[in-house]
Amino acid sequence: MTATDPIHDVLDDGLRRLASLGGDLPTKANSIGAILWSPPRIVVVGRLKAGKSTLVNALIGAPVAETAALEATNVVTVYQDGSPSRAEVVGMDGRRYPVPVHHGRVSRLPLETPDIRFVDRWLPSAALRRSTLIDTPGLSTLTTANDAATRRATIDGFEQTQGASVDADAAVFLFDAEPRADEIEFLSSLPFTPLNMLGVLSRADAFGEGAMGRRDPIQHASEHADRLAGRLSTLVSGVVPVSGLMAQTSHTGMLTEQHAAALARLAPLSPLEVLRLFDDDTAVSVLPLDMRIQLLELLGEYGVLHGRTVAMGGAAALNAWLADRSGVGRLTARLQSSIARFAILHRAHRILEHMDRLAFNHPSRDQIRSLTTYLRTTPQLNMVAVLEDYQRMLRTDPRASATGELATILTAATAAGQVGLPDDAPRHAIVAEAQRRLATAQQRSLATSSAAEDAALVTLIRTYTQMSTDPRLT
Ligand SMILES: Nc1nc2c(ncn2[C@@H]2O[C@H](COP(=O)(O)OP(=O)(O)OP(=O)(O)O)[C@@H](O)[C@H]2O)c(=O)[nH]1
Ligand SMILES: [Mg+2]
Repeated sequence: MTATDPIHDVLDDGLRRLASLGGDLPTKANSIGAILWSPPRIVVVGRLKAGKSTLVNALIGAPVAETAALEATNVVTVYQDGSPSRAEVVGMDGRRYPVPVHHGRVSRLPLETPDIRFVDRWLPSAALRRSTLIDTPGLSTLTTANDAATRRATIDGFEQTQGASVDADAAVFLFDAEPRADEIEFLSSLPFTPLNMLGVLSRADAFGEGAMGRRDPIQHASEHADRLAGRLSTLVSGVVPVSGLMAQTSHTGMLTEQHAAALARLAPLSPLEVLRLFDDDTAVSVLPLDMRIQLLELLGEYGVLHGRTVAMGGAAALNAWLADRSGVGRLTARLQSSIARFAILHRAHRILEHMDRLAFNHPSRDQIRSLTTYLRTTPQLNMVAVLEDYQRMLRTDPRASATGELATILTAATAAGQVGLPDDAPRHAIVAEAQRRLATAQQRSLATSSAAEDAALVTLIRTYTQMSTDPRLT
């Protein structure tokens, strides 16, 4: 987002007005302004070992997050663009401790895990200039107790992941199999809507029967992802199949000409012979053991089996094939288009929420409150108000007609779409439909069933009024 963005400009102006109220408000306005000037934050959440840190590395384009088959990520880490490359641990008491970074990775933490709120990690990265990425500890259930409160308390990583999500503007939810009921319940408790939460079916390269199965696992994962997207439509805007491992290898410069040459030497073998070679630690004839280990770590079984012929064309060709098969391009495209759009609205919402909290107990609360009311009703921030009402309605009454209308306004690409008409509807038809919806909303506002619906109807009435009088439409 640039400084010429209308939402950004109005909020910037609002924060200046806040600062002009004096006292401690310039400092408060500055700290809220830090949210406005930083990129939207995307949190990566999901089950233990689903491949979150691997995907974070792929998206950043550098192997900075610790990934391992045994070691678990146990603290929330916030990856943001900045130089020099450095890290700070933020304690539960809010104090910051600089920590050494060796070969791009944070080595030793100065506090015990329970005393750490999160780790701030800066590194220069074009990807992080677009969005900050937050890696979280994996969720895992220790017991299968039925009681919801017990389940919450026993999901490892629950508190930390939820804490990190509060300061995030969008989420990527990773799962490598069917999401469990407790995961779905957890996701529903996060401050997101399907507009800013995207599902990722991870480990696509090992899906189903895996690399040696009868079906191509990536194709199989893709079909399964479509089915899941339908089932999870109240949670996520879609499900993208991704091989984080293949994406990490191809996007972080890990692959060398030696790897490609070694892999190409396996091209004449049958798949079974390749598998035998990788199963037998004593077979040294074709490839040395350490090269076999490296290839498996970089490419996985699927990459090894199916990348052999491509590898004959060299490391660049193999790298391009890995990037393409990984599916990460589709994920990045989604993150940069619709998810980014709603993340920016969500970020504006977080800023207004901070101002609301100030208005709660500040001596200048009356002025702050009229400022936030003014901001919410400016045409430039109307979509933020629509988003806030939509979030409240999703929690209060997801099936109410107001909820659907708010969603339509948010997701439509054109004014016609916002009133449920085809995108090419003529202007007079759009105005007529906006007027009709305005009258219905006014009628409905006489008998509402919740405070959330009251507020939603006020916003709908304002939106349809704006549309009926919009000089570009009339
Ligand atoms: N085959 C395959 N393996 C993967 C993929 N993504 C991750 N892995 C492997 O799975 C293991 C765990 O990956 P991580 O990225 O550390 O997973 P995580 O979700 O961050 O794990 P926790 O932080 O412990 O919850 C590592 O050994 C990865 O190499 C993938 O797309 N395909
Ligand atoms: Mg991890």
